[in-house]
Amino acid sequence: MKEGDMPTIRVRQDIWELGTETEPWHPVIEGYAKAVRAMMDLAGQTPGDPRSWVNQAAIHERNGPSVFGRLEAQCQHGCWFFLPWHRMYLWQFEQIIRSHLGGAGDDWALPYWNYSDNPDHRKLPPAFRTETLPDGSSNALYTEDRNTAGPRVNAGEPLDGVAVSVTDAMAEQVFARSTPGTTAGFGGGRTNPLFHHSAAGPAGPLEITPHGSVHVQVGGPNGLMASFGTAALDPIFWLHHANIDRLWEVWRRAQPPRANPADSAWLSMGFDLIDETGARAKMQVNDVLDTAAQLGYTYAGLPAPAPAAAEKELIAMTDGERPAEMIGAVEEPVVLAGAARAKASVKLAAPRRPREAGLIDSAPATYLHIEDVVGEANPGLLYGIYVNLADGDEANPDSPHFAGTVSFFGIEVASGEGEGEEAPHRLHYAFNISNVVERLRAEGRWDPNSLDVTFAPVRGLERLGQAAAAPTVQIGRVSVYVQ
Ligand SMILES: [Cu+2]
Repeated sequence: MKEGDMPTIRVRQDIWELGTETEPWHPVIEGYAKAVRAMMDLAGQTPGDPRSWVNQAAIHERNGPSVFGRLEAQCQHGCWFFLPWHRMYLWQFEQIIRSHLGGAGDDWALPYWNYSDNPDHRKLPPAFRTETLPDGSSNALYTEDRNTAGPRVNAGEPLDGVAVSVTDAMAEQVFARSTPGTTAGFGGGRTNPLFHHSAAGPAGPLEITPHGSVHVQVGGPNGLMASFGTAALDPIFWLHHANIDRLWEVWRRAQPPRANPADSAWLSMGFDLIDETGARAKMQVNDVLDTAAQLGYTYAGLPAPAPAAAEKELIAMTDGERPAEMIGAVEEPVVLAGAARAKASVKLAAPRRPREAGLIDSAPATYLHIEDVVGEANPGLLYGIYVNLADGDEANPDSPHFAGTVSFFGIEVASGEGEGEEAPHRLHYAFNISNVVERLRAEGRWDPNSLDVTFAPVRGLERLGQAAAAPTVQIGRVSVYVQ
């Protein structure tokens, strides 16, 4: 390739580096606001244009009745296509935004919202909570339809620390686990059949938090971000997902380095999308794995890539791994109702299967499953999960009892009726609680014969506001596995 022929690599930047509390408007952000407004206007002018704001959001999940011939309800969650599908969706959207910006679109790239690394950045970026643009016209990035219960994100209240934690996600060394009883792996578990609109198995830890937790904390009880059908109508959706996409790259470059699956069922899976001309475009997972070379973008501040030679030796899948064994389950449903705590007691049995010689000296891995979750609407608040919390104990995410959060993002879709392959798969969460068990054992608060699981909102009652009377969620089964 001659000099000058190098493709442009656009850099997706941290929105908090572009716009501050006092100076929210950077040309990249103002360009985004203007393009979003143009897409919103298109819905009125030519409602059939697939590039309009509502039709773009419908690709994720429609809000309201189906429109004949429209690409809709394609989003992938609870499975190993969660990351590549959203990458494709964002990339096509980014091209559509650029098409509205004339020459300024040439090097425009979607910014990301990194809420995890700096506590000040847990606030919704200022340009999204400002009602007007610098010229006084109305700002398309602002919507009232956000969390008004708490945190009140449009008032600049920060998201909770547990909602933005990347600890569990980054601890996963394998992209896709398919071992029964364990967690799903960083990117989610393998699906069978391949196309799954709603959850297919346990969501991967990244999809649970920060992904789902941030959706629900920004959306709250009635806002756009808290449900599949309306999430992409909030302009912050795209910056939230740019961050999730960035975290995939950060994960791959972590030490020791981690690999994407090399399985052809993953690589060759294709999805329909809409390109910047409004035409259908098909992309395969294989087309989107090298963001710079294949898609022409990268992220500011990424660690150096892992050495290519090392990557070949990494395990991306866990086919053939020894299944985890269930040692206890509660089969009566646990009902979560607003701010009230709910508790389930699980009787534990000794594992029946002897551990293999090589494993006997190591502590077993313990997994907690929250399965068969149904509810009509998202309660709009996060619940913390606590192991062996006494009734009088405060539910504190910093305590050794804390095992993770559930936000029930997607519950309204996953709880629907249907049959066969099209049947919705109910929400399913899996947590590796090995560290929790170890800490409790050290404190003398572990009983090998039983385990209590407490669900409690992560915000105290006084900070819950109207979410205290949230819609109920029913958890069909709580179970414990060891491996
Ligand atoms: Cu999402």
